[in-house]
Amino acid sequence: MSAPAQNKHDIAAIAKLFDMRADFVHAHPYGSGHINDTYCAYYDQAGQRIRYIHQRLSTEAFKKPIELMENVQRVTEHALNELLKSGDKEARRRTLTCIPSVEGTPHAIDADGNCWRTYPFIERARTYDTIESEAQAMEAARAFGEFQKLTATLPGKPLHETIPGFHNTKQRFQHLEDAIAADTHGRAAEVQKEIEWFMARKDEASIVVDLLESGELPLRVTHNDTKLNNVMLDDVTGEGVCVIDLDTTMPGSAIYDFGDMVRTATSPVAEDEEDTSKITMRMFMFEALVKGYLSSAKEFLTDKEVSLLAFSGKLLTMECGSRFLTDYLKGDVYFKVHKDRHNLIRTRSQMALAESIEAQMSEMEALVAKYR
Ligand code: ADP
Ligand code: GN1
Ligand code: MG
Repeated sequence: MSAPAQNKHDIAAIAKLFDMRADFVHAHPYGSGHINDTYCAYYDQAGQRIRYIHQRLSTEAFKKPIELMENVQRVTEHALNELLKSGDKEARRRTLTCIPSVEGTPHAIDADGNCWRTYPFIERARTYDTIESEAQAMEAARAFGEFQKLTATLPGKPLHETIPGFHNTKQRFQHLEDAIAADTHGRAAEVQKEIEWFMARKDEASIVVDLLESGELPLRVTHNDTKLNNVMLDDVTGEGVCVIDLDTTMPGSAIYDFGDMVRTATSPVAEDEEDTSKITMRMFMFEALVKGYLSSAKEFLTDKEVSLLAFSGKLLTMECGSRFLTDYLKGDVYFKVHKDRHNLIRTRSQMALAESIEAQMSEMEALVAKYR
């Protein structure tokens, strides 16, 4: 993964806020996440070089970062306990763990009021922005399914809702309509075709929200951001070793988790591909996801959930596209952008992928039925 430019923050100063028990050497921006500021930091510990991840939480995305970190702490502690109980020798590589601040909290606040956290770097594994093989799709899906199994046994009170209405697609479409009406950056006129595309699909945006409301779909503890680059695959075995980016782990639907895997793991090109002719939902990748996910999730999924797995890909792709378009209309305030019209490019790629899913929906449904 190429390291993006310069440090926006003084990471040596951030290092002092955490109980590192090692000497800070240097750090650089890391990864291709759209939300947080992520740094890979090198430390010297008794002559050994070790790496940590320091992350500044996005204030635009997360209004209550301390509650969020309480969730992360609870989920990661539970994961570690379960892994240790099962006798897993690699337990500490299979879950994120929070390095405490010097005050003993899972977060630290810097002089500018930013909220930071620190994780050990998961070594000998990496994330992928685009998929390279069916085996990867299967492993990613299996790992996210295992993660859902694990969070199902989380003791105690419900997790905080870190972003209210995160996957409320009905509300997401409303936010798009609000952004069109406000048109704060005078961009609506140039995206009329895109707006019409989303408005033509407005009814479908409500399907899962309504089923959750009526109780026909169960509310679970889900990851809610299961894009491919939020799971680390082992460099040697290819195994899905560690699910990361737990900021949105909270009550949700299995449909959202599976749908975002379809969105990010079935297309041969990245989410911001400009040549939409390259974007297609590849059935063999979908099949690998279904196999991988059902291998870990079949035992707890209801028939209704399974029946919506094919549709989930379309739903999450539409939802994400609507969010990119909303952000474009609002002047790119939420997702990090790296080029002109980046959010518009992303919107168009999601539209192309959703169309490809639409065209193959009955075949996808038949495939899911085969593995049921
Ligand atoms: P964002 O919310 O911005 O997507 P992530 O938590 O997903 O932030 O982190 C961004 C990227 O940093 C990930 O895609 C991954 O490549 C890398 N990363 C995050 N945490 C770790 C970790 N503990 N070990 C190794 N790499 C990590
Ligand atoms: C963001 O954080 P990251 O980059 O893994 C976003 C997801 C979107 C995704 C689109 C908290 O994911 O919801 O689907 O970008 N995360 C948040 O690529 O908004
Ligand atoms: Mg991420």
